[in-house]
Amino acid sequence: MSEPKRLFFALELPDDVQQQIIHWRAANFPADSGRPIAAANLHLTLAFLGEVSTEKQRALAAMAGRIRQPGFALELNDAGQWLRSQVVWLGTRQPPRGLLQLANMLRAQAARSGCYQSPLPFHPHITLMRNTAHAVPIPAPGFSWKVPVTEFGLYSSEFSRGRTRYTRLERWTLNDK
Ligand code: 2AM
Repeated sequence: MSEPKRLFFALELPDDVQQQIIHWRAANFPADSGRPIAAANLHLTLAFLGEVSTEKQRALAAMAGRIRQPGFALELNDAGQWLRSQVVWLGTRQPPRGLLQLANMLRAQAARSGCYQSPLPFHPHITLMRNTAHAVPIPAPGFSWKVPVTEFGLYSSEFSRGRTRYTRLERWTLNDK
């Protein structure tokens, strides 16, 4: 039997938005703010599942595949720092209804399947930096990236040789048909 995997459902960003964000980050945060997340690893977690067996993964994927809802537009125009978890994040001042609906559905399905449940309410964010041990000056409002969201995916997270690697295992298109 294969080992359980650390899994999460997430949204990816288009390549050009990833690149724009890392350039903005380099230009707007002090170099010693924390450990920057690589462009390809920037993502927005919809539901964190914890360690999941292959059998449960199949069940969760089947449920995710039955979700029917249209895509939505996400505007990344907010940023902040969580001192306790030592991260600087990028988020949105107006979470679109479609984003909340999708995350709520995936989180409810995960809870019904007995997966790990985050005790924290859903706060949509993209982690930009980790290990931000001190308060970091957050750039003034005015930045904005509009991202059309047309799909979501199931990802595994593996840590080896000092690096975290995310692998997309499956993806689903958002449409209400
Ligand atoms: P973070 O970026 O805020 O740390 C893969 O690790 C993804 O799952 C990351 O987006 C991470 O969020 C999220 N994640 C990891 N552990 C989590 C937990 N205990 N609760 C909620 N999300 C978690």
